[in-house]
Amino acid sequence: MNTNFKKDVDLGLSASSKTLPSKYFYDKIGDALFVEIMNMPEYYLTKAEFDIFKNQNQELIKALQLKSSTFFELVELGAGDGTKTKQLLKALDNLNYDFEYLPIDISEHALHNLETSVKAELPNVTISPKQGDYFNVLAHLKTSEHPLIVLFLGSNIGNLPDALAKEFIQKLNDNLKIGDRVLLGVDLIKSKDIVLPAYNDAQGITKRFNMNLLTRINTELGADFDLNGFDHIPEYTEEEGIARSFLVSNTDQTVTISSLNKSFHFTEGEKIHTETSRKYNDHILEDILGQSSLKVINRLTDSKNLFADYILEK
Ligand code: AVI
Repeated sequence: MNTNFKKDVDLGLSASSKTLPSKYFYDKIGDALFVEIMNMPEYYLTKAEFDIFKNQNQELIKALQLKSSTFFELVELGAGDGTKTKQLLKALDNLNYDFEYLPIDISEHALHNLETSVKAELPNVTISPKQGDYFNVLAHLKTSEHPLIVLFLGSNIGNLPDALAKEFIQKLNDNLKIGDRVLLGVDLIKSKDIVLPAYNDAQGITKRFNMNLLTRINTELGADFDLNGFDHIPEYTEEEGIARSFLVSNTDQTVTISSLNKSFHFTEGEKIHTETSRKYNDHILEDILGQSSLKVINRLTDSKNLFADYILEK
């Protein structure tokens, strides 16, 4: 992990347009800040998808075309705390569906907490957490004769640039059987006055989340980034539908990273691109699904039409 981090930081800061991968936001501090983000008034994404899971779970079950007589495996990629999913599990349990819930996550800790809470709140639901890389676990599950329903929620796909999102979909497709389904949650393209505050909140939580990358480089790679020397600046246009976060140097400065034995110069106004959050519509999703054999069979949106859960079938 640390060697990959070191390599990625070196590569990203040596590029002519500097960049750092957003996956490194998520250490212990970053995880806690992301929980705060999900609770902030400006961050509509989590609330909107929760609205679908809480208030339209019967429609969701119908849209997934589940049969109460056929056992299925409900797999979740990157389950987190499962707040949304528990609404669906509860509805399935009430209707006596025969299924097993298989959350997959890289974090043993997150899976343990989720298992404890599902067992306490929904004692009838069978949960079998799988720790590891999504595709390694899915490749293993592909051998199961039972239908799979794969949840990938929260617009997590939006953090992948389009080329990587296409690769992700292709890999997902390769690990599914004919008839398996995917529930894909995506943030919808909308105006700047709604999207930008979600990435630039009044309390400065997102700024801390973004800056945490520099803190990690300081503590884990022995760098001397002065956090006051950088501003958090998100950008978004509705035409393109992509929110991008940047750390922008507010002065001419040189930063030394001792574990790399290297210094990096930043001119005043120079940007480090730290995150992409793509927003979707039907047309963009079709493009991302591309040559895969996944087809959209249904689509649900929240009451304010901010967020969509697409149902795809192989
Ligand atoms: C996890 N992901 C979908 C979030 C997003 O909206 O792109 C991460 C995030 N970054 C800043 N705020 C939230």
